[in-house]
Amino acid sequence: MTATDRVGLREAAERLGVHYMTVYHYVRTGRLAAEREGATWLVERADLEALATSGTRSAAPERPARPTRLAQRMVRGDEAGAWAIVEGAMASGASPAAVYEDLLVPALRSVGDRWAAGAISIADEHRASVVATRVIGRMGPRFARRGRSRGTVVLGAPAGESHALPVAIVADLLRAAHLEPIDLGANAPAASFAETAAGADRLVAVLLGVTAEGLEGAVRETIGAVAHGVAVPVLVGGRAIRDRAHALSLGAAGWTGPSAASAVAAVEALLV
Ligand code: B12
Repeated sequence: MTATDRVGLREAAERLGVHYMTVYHYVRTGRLAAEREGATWLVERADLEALATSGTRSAAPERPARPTRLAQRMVRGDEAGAWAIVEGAMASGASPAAVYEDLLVPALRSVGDRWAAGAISIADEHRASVVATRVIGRMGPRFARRGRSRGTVVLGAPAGESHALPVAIVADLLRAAHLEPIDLGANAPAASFAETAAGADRLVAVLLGVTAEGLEGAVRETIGAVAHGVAVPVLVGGRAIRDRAHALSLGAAGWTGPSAASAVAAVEALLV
């Protein structure tokens, strides 16, 4: 690699059109890979271009960007190292929600892109998932709020859906918004959603998180089972739900929007 393949943070900030401190924050939180030489951080041009052109990725790029620092440690099964990155970000001012949004979600997406591109194996993906699960477990108490909640939300992933992490992330953000989540995790049968919703106190909504393709049947069945017992809105969201029209076509009362934050906002909108 030549010196011109790497640039300092000032040039990186110019290329990205953001403030120097913003780029520094990206580096500290692992969103942008960088190496330290003496007192100087250096960023590879390829990583910079990948960040500059990244939006919401619906498909894996042919040549995935280098993994984030957090993703590297997750794939190595290095829980202590992963936690050190998270703690470092919080020590430099990142909120728990920002840790999810700016660190964990990009790391998980990077793991998925690299698996899809054949750069890492399914075993690596499982290993990374376990570290992510343990990081989320350690983060959980930081989202707790004192006092009476604004209501209960039952959420989970329907039968056939093994992605529990997106649900756990939304559950924590609901908790931070003074709502009480009952998280049924992955692969929850329709009858379990119905039973839990029927027994929930001050239920505001049921949320279904769908990440994998091809689960429309299970989504419809779950919505039907819940509606049989209680009259609360069932909202669906997650990576596999394209838009509001898609959500409504499955029998849902609404779509949660594209992000964990929008999912929380969709529930809050039901409170007013
Ligand atoms: C970890 C992981 C797994 C783990 C799950 C472990 C666990 N305990 O959750 C394991 C290894 C089990 C797994 C299995 C599979 N996976 Co997988 N997995 C992932 C990975 C890397 C991260 C998932 C995750 O947690 N994402 C992080 C969240 C935070 O991102 P997100 O999806 O964008 O979620 C946000 C939104 O959905 C939003 N949201 C908005 N509204 C709402 C509403 C609700 C209620 C919720 C919950 C969320 C939500 O909030 C979330 C948080 O911001 C993704 C890559 C990726 N891009 O996500 C692949 C990925 C989702 N997996 C994929 C695939 C193909 C599979 C498998 C079929 C094969 C495989 N790779 O092993 C199987 C089986 C899937 C099944 N039937 O359920 C594909 C899906 C592609 C597709 N079109 O279906 C992905 C995208 C990888 C890829 N790039 O191809 N996987």
